[in-house]
Amino acid sequence: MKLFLISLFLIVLNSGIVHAQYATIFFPEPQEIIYQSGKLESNKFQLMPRVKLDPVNNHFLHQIFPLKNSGAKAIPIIIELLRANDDIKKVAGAYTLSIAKDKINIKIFDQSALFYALKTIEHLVEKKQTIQLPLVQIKDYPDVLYRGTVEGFYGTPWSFEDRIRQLKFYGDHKMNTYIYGPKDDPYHSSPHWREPYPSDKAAEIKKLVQAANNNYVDFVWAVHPGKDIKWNYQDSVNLLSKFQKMYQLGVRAYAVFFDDISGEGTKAEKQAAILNYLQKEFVDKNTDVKPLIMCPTEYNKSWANPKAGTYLDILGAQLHPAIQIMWTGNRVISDIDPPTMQWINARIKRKAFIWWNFPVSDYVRDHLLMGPVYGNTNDIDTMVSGFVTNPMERAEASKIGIYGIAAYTWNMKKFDSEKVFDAAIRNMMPTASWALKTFAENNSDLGPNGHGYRRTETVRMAPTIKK
Ligand code: 14T
Repeated sequence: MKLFLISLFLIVLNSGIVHAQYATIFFPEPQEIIYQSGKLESNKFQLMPRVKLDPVNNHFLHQIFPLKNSGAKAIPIIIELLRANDDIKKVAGAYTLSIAKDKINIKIFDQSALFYALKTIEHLVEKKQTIQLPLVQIKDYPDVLYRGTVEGFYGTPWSFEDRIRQLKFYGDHKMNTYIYGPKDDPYHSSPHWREPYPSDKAAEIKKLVQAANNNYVDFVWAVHPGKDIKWNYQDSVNLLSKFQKMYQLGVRAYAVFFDDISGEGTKAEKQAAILNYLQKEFVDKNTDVKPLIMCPTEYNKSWANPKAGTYLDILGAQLHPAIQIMWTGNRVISDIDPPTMQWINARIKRKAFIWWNFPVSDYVRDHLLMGPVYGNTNDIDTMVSGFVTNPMERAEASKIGIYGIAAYTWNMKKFDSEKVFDAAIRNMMPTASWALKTFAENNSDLGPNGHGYRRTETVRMAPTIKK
């Protein structure tokens, strides 16, 4: 009985501390948030949009607010476009949100910005029947334009259900990019990259694209043709027609990966030529398609020919300037800082799109990387065109790392590794955060491995163990 009471006391104590400490902090943290005293309280709201609302946002607004078409004393929700003289960085996803006692005003750069403003409101809502909101003035925008994940690991690809849950998670945390490139999907890579997906797989992809759209996430379909590609007209057409097949399933964003191959496929001129062909014959002709992304064969500095005029310089000079080039840093697994970016950006004549190989653990498959996200410096935002993480085969366990990257890519300057780690855990398991934290902080490092990439391990418990 005594033991039971002590345990109960400890549980209550633990959850109490965790919840009280960060009650008003959510991630990604807005760029600027000013709280005023007082609350908005109402159960009657009225939409007053001065821009067209797309169906996803319209639905979301109705989910959050009890909306009345007309009526006395309804709180107006005014939604309009940002204007030239509004003092905020005008980028995709940028919004201002002002909550006063008698009015909510949202100004947006685009529809994704409205979605993000509503996600912020969702975090701020304190009571749900009669809506209660703190009075705030928020200015918010992402530091990095493309933020998200690349399902690019070796091993069992994520399941359909995993991916649906991931896409919702990205939307919830203001990520906008999911690059589909599981190495062990035979229709992504060899032997079947030339062929259309079988109908059951095609139907799933169609649903995934829909789920991505509902979360303002670009579903980027990647192909990995380099193991057996022939540099002839026939294979150019094969690639183009596969893109068109994917277009019919709803895909509007594409990538071509040339990593981890050898032989013919590795030639820079040939890679550039086929990508330029896809640019001209596909992207330029379909105005609703996003900029192409390519992963080079020399995708990290340790594998790159340092001599001027070689692989990376050829890509830099010949690849259409709108095509984005991925980069994992100084090594296959490494953290990113300004010298890393200066080196690669000079060679490829554009800002590299970072493929961060964390928390991927396909090179030590019996370990998990569930610890805090850290190591990338907080000043690379203007030097990258995008930043995605390659996660673990275990989709749910990867969410701690992904959440960290969501916070980091949205607001680098305010990124606080430990705070974000705690928030990720509370977000994933609100009623057992203490247990998940214990598990995660003791499953943080892979141990010795070929890449020499190490993380801290069992930090909080170390003094106790030592004692
Ligand atoms: F393209 C890349 F940027 C990349 O990282 N490619 C693979 C990736 O699919 C994998 O998940 C990741 C982590 O293991 O590393 C790359 O794969 C490798 C790296 C190696 F050093 C495969 C073999 C290697 F020897």
